[in-house]
Amino acid sequence: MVPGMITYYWFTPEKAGEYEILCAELCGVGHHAMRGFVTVDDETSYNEWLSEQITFKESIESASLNNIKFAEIK
Ligand SMILES: [Cu+2]
Repeated sequence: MVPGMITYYWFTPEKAGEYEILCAELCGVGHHAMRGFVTVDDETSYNEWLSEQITFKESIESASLNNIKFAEIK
């Protein structure tokens, strides 16, 4: 896990809770700061959280209303 980068983890959640995740190898001087958290919810709590999240379409519409421009990918 490197700050500013997207890192993927795969795991099988078996127990609800909040867990600390750590970088798995001594990768450099910032290694001590490479920490994060993962939350495992039961299905009901997860669906409730999910329903409160903004969709990609809503974020684009919101940006458009606020005159925020996106970089064009070529
Ligand atoms: Cu590291």
